Amino acid sequence: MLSKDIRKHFPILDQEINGHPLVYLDSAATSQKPRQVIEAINDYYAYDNANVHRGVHTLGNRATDHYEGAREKVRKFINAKSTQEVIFTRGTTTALNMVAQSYGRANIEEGDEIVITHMEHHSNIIPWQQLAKEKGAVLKYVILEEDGTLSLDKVRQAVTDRTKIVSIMYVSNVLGTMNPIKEITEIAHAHGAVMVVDGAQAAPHLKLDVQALDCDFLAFSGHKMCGPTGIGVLYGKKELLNEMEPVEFGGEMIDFVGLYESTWKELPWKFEGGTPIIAGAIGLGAAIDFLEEIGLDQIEKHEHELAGYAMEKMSSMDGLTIYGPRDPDKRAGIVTFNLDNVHPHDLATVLDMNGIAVRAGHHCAQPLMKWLQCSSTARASFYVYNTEEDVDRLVEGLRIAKEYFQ
Ligand code: 7TS
Repeated sequence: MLSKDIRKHFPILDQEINGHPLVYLDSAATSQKPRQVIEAINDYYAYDNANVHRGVHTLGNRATDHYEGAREKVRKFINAKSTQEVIFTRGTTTALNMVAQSYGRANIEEGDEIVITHMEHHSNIIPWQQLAKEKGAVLKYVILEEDGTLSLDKVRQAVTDRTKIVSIMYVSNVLGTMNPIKEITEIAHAHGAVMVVDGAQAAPHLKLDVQALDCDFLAFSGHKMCGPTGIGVLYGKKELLNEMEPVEFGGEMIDFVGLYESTWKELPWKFEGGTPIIAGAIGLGAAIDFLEEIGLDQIEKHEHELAGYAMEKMSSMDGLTIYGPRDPDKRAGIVTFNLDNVHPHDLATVLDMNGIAVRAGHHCAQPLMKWLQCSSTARASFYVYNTEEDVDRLVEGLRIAKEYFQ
């Protein structure tokens, strides 16, 4: 387990909710922010605020250095070859849409296949649905194993020589399942398809290495990894990004503008039209520093241990169904569950009355809910600041809820 001292970095955790000390178990929706991140954003606005890439003045140069410095931090964080491969976006959703609209529109033709899975978040379903409709392409789903994992054999059955894009989440936001992305990438490449990785739930929790994975695109959000909202990343291999058209046109992304023709800046700026998300990128850079100081390996270990502890405590409770793989090593720090005959919204309300924040709903994964044969679930998700005591409080809260509804 990580040291409990980590909690001290998160001012928000030091408060009571409904008369109880806050237990925050909704980090898969958005994580809390450490003081370092809040201060980095504050300092930028207080001392360095200016637009980037245009100024000759000192503040403009400082802002540009901080913004581009954050890009270098992201490059190192995911082990990309070059900062040209790191595009700042608004988040995972925007990044995935960019791939669908730019790479997808240019490369998908009628009858081509796009392969995703039943466990995807809506953000990794709808961009492909729309693309498939527009192009007359076929959207194919890899069926899940009974425990909510993916089998490589089923991936091999789904991916064919007609497949142009495979887009799969690294870590499920509902089941916690960690998918074998490296092996799936090999399968995609063997058929000449590109591999897109939804890394929204992976970037906060495990060491990413895009060169080792060999994926073609990777998307993630800053706000789930201790960074601010409104900033995310699209990683893409340079040779692919170079061939792709921008999605947004206007200021910042241009080289030369004529009356009827224009040309674009080089990578990565051709994909960053308009004044960029400067404070967001700086905040994300500070979040990366924070996570790297703890160590991504340590964070992953901490989450396996907490998930294991939670599953052990929760599986002995009557009437509680836990979804996803039983083996804690196969899942990140996410435990999704339902209590018999209690609607998850009611359950979450009673937990909140006891100071415990969990999410209830379909978790933006309606096809997965259908596969699980339920309309919604409750979900506890853990991060660096959670402790075994938080799990104990959750279990106690579930007992109280059970009594309350009986
Ligand atoms: N992909 C996955 C796997 C996610 O978990 C999420 C957000 C997204 C994409 C979209 O990220 P965004 O930053 O662009 O919104 N997931 C959740 C969740 O599980 N609860 O709230 C948001």
